[in-house]
Amino acid sequence: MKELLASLPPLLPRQQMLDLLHSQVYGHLPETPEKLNFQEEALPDPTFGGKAVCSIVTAHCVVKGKDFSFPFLTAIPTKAGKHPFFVHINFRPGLADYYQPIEEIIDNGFAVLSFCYNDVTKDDGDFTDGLAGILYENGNRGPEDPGKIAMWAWAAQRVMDYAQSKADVLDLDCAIVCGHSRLGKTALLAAATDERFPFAYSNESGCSGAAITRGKQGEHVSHICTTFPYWFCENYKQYMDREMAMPFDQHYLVASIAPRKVAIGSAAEDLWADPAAEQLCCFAASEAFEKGFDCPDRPAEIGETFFGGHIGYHLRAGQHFFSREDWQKLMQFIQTHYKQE
Ligand code: GTR
Repeated sequence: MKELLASLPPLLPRQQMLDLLHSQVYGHLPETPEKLNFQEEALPDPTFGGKAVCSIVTAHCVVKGKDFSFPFLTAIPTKAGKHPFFVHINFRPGLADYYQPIEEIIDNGFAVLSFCYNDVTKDDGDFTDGLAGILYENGNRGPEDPGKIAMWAWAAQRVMDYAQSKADVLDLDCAIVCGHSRLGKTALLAAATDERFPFAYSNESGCSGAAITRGKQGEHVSHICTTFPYWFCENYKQYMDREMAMPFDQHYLVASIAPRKVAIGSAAEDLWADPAAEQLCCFAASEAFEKGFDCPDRPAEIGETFFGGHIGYHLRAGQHFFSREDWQKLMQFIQTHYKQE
């Protein structure tokens, strides 16, 4: 596989890679809020048999002088101590366990903080909705202005602001931002642009996420900018059918998380995302990490995990889905690297 690396732009210093990703792909993330406070409401149920306390927290932000708020769920183990925790950027609100097996996560000693991306701004081309409506109050979208992925990433960072106020029960040395597919792209961007996340996990994020674009199968910039142009900044469209002209590729996103740790999960039948292109990205980003990608130079086989380095990869059987198996692999990666080094 490594012979393919020669066709990729070489890694650059982190800030230069981030500048390219901001100006050419995702747009610049919104500024941090001028004011921010959190309102918490503890839920009587569920407690998972007394194992966790769940709350709905509302983040009240002032952005560009205007009020903006969004809710998120917290599920924190009742066991004494500080807990490692996931900031899960989710497709669904609240306690829905599709894509998010909360009890199992708690049983593994982790807390979960999760929000529904549509509560920040809707997953469509309407830039008058939610946070987008505040940023684009005059209706103009400049070439480097944020797309929706950048806004969802910003929201994950606000959840991290909350976590910092809970340092008595959350272990800030083990915050993992994670998501599936479009929200895996978002999780990588959230971690790349915020060093408070010691870990990131992308599940099957594919095109414009963890997959190298050059030479991939399945989705390309031309597809994604036709179907989901609003996920990105306007500049990204210039690379439709011109991917070889991109002065970057997706290993810049993953390498921008270094020296922190990141895991990438693929599903063998998810050819639209392209598992091999995601594995190639791990090779391409490897040298940015203190302990690089620990994987032989060949495509992964189904069921394999390569978790020895600070950039990890697993390939499972099946289709596009954030499965329990992915969560188990993710927790295995974290347990391998958390407090062990
Ligand atoms: C697909 C899109 C992918 C991926 C996926 C998802 O339709 O083409 O890039 O993000 O949606 O988010 O489920």
